[in-house]
Amino acid sequence: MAKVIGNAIPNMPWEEKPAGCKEVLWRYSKNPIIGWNPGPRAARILNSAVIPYGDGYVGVFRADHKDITMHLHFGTSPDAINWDIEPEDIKWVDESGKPFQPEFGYDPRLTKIDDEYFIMWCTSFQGEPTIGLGKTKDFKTFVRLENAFLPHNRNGVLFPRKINGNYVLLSRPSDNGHTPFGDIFLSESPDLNYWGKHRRVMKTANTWQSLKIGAGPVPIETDEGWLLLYHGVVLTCNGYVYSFGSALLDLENPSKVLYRSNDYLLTPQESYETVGFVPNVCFPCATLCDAPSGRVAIYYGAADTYTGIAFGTVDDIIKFTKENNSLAPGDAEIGR
Ligand code: BMA
Repeated sequence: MAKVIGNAIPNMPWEEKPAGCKEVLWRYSKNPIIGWNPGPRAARILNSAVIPYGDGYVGVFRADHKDITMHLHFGTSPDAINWDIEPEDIKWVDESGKPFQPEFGYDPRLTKIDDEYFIMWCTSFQGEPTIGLGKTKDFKTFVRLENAFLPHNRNGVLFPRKINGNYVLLSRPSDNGHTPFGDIFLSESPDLNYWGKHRRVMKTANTWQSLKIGAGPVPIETDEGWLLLYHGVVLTCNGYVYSFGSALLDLENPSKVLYRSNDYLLTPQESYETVGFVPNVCFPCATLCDAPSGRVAIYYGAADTYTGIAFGTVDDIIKFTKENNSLAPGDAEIGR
């Protein structure tokens, strides 16, 4: 059994696999956990990040307002299912304490490193999308750090520890629209200010992930490698379809892909995934993982409208990633 490096989360949301289910993942029976018009300004809450905090959970949520602008809202929950989400968006300050509010924000991820929580999201760099990086210790003061990257970039995901002395971030260089391309890249930084040693981790592949791919939740550390869930997009006659699959990255050199699933793990299938503001989207941004049992709850945005949860175990996902491996020998060395 793969050993997960991390903490126990004994009270995380969980349902046993339904009898007869042959898939690696199964959906929460009460999905979606957040539906239409969840707040006075929020029309839809989707593509959001959650993390254990204190006796319960906190989250940074993507809330699309009723004027269709995208914002980040903070929320709390005793059980990571029923959320109390603030009606107004998170107010940021810069490192000197001055207000520093982006025009928009979406698709957040949350990483804990030591006693700090880092937020990565798609922010506005003078109106253009790129990776935003911020931090908080108490989820009351949110400090926006330097712009990590030039526009245009999205899907920034920070690893939960330094690797070989550096912070490590995955990202997906893009354009300023509904980008019709995109691979996953890795960058390193000694201080979260200066980023370099850029490497390409994975290219698109000729299947459900043929148009673009992007890192999903913060990778889960195991003794077999970093387990990465990532979304992949195919262009169909009816537009983009967002599914997600898995890859295992080398522990000390995570730009090296050890295994990569050929099939998706989850694709839009239920009505809350296939019908909504943007149909046919399953977009994971967070997991809760109980290290001793390897249980995983995956939080994903559905149809750019809802928030859903899918369950699985690290062991089964790794087994699937290896047995369903699409890498040919040599593919793992894309590098620079
Ligand atoms: C991507 C991102 C996601 C969104 C998806 C489908 O480009 O913006 O936030 O879920 O498109 O609309």
